[in-house]
Amino acid sequence: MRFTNSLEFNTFTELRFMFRKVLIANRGEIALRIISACKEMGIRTVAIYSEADRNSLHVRFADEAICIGPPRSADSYLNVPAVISAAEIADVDAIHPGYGLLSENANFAEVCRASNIKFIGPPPEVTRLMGEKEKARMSMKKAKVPILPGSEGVIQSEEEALDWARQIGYPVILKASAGGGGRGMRVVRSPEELPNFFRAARTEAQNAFGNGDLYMEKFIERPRHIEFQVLADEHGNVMSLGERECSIQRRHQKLIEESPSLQVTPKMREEIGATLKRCLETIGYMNAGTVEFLMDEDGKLYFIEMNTRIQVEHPVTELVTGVDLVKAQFRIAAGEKLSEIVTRPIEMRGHAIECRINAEHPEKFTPSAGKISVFNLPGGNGVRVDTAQYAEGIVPPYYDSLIAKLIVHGTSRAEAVARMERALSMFVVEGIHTTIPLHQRIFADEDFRVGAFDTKFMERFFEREKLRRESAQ
Ligand code: MV4
Repeated sequence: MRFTNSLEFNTFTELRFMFRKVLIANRGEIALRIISACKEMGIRTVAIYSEADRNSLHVRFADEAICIGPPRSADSYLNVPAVISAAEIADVDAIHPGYGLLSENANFAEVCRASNIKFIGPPPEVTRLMGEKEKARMSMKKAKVPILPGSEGVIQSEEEALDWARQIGYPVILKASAGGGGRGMRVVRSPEELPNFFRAARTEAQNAFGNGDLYMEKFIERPRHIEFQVLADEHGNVMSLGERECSIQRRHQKLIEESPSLQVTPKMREEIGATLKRCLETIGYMNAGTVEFLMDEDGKLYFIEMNTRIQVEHPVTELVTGVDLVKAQFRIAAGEKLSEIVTRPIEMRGHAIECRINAEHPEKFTPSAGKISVFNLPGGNGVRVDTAQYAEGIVPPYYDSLIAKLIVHGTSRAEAVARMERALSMFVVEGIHTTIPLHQRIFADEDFRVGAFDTKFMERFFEREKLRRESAQ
């Protein structure tokens, strides 16, 4: 690593190392979020961009920018040789991958290591372990993190699957070990269904991930999705920054996230936090990470998988804890200790909510690309907007449809809800369709307002809207 001429003074006026120059291997709002952190830390930034992103703000606000290929992600942002070449040419010390794209690609992290470039994230070995969901689950079990009743090791045959299902009790869910995010799963409700579903899931996983390994869990009918944010330094110290409630989602795409969860008591937060600390210190986890749990109908939390990246919804945790997670990622990667980065015990202050504003057709949920004509951002007390969009800007059709994150902070959930409604009403986007009107309808929903929801909420919500439309005719 080239740390020369990059010495800074920290709050204790001791000299510490910081990266001189970083390449941001991403686009959109997260690329700008990372550039912002670098600007505040005095780190030089290098943007990479596709031919479709020439006029993007991440290109404008970085110190340098390098075009790495044609519009499609596979030809640009996912092209490892192109990204590494740009990093070599610009002579950077480190690469921040953001979320999606190359962020959880252990092979990319390995290439960075071989090229003497610091990858801002955990070591490739840890990313690989967490990428194998069945192994991740067994690691958590060993460390006494609660997991759902389920199989142990990869299931080798239909007979073995029937055996496990009988032990666990129906309904069960088959999951692809290489999957995650909802792909390659099958719910099995009886032994008669199992053989066909087992073969179908294995084929699907083999085709999608090049790996047909399956495991099995007890199926929770109406879970809540609750995830814990963690930070880990490179000296073996792990800390939990509380949880986010992410149950408001549609087709495995989150729509609204909040922190804290009304369902997690201080005692549960304390217990899960302490267990995760032990577990991740044992595994040798490093940098920022998110541990996903399902909460069952009895309010009990069970580990399902771990994400080894900064997440879209990280701002809600930043607002309630006061910790800048992206700056923390850089400081950890530069070798600082957690005790120097987070100098006070973590407290959850107030309540934060995020709405993902997608460029989408309101009914069909298909991407709505095109030119933005009007773009008025809300602001004021307790409002944060993370976006890389602007008036007269183009939303290209090649990438995911997130165009902005509207995040509010209030002293209570009720205040945060009122603040979000106010901010949504002042967020004006014309020229393309967005999810702003959908968010306004969700915020008017009585179940949402009192926090009575689970991962099936949006299905019921759309069903209620349909019934209301029909009876109004
Ligand atoms: C489950 C489940 C019920 N029981 N596992 C979907 C995404 C993947 N990360 C895990 N998922 C689920 N796993 C058991 N044992 C229900 C889901 C699930 C879900 C989880 C989180 C958020 C939204 C979801 C939507 C449908 C299904």
